[in-house]
Amino acid sequence: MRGEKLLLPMILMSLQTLYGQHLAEESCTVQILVPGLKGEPGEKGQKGAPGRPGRVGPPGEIGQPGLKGQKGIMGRYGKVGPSGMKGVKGDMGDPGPRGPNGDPGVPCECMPMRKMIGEMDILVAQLSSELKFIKNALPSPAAVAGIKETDSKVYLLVKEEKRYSDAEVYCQTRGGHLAMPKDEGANAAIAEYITEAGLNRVYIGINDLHREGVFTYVDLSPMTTFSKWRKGEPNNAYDDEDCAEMMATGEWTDVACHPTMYFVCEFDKDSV
Ligand SMILES: [Ca+2]
Ligand SMILES: [Ca+2]
Repeated sequence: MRGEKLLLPMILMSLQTLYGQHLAEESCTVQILVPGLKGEPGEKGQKGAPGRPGRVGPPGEIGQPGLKGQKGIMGRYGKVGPSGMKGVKGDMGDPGPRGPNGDPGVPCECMPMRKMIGEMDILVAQLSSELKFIKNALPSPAAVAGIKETDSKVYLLVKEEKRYSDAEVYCQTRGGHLAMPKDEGANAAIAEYITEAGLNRVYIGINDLHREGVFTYVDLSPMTTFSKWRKGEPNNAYDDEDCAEMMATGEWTDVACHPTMYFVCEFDKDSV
């Protein structure tokens, strides 16, 4: 069969060649053409190119929910938020453990000083206690301290026997003078002071040392309206009486300056 398929085209080609030569040789001859037999089917052609894409189809129905996915990784830190309100103070915690012992101290020469300071501390505490007692329990500090007061003066009876000039020095070194009574009230206060002390007489700040017979106060201020001379005084007895004493009665007497006796100082309250 395969030999027949190859043979037939070769015959046709030979016929066509003969016919062409015949036409060229016998162009005027009439030929009658008869159709040949139907040929055998040709061989199967090669596969064609892919066709164009079809139209987009309609959307499908909603599918079933998928399975839950795996847990994602941790996200980034968020921004710092605003400061909160101050909280309520908490309870006090338990005491911590005891710390280690400290280093030993350096040797010191100050033990006697420490002892002295310790004794002074005790003394100050005692004095404070006593002063508190005096302030609270007694009517007047002056009564305890052994002084006498008027509105403007503080008087101090000094129970040390001194000559007049030494007595004045004693008072001056403490910021005052021998007492200079310049009115009845001051004179009475000093007299009372002498009486309460159980004394008879004391030096006061009156003298005529600068000019005989002209008595002044010890600060050289003049004696003007007030005086309290005892009757018959001053008499400048033995021509040797240039100083003055006050009796327990409050009266004055001119006396010699060199005998030693107790005396009364006065201080201005403003300067005390
Ligand atoms: Ca005199
Ligand atoms: Ca006299």
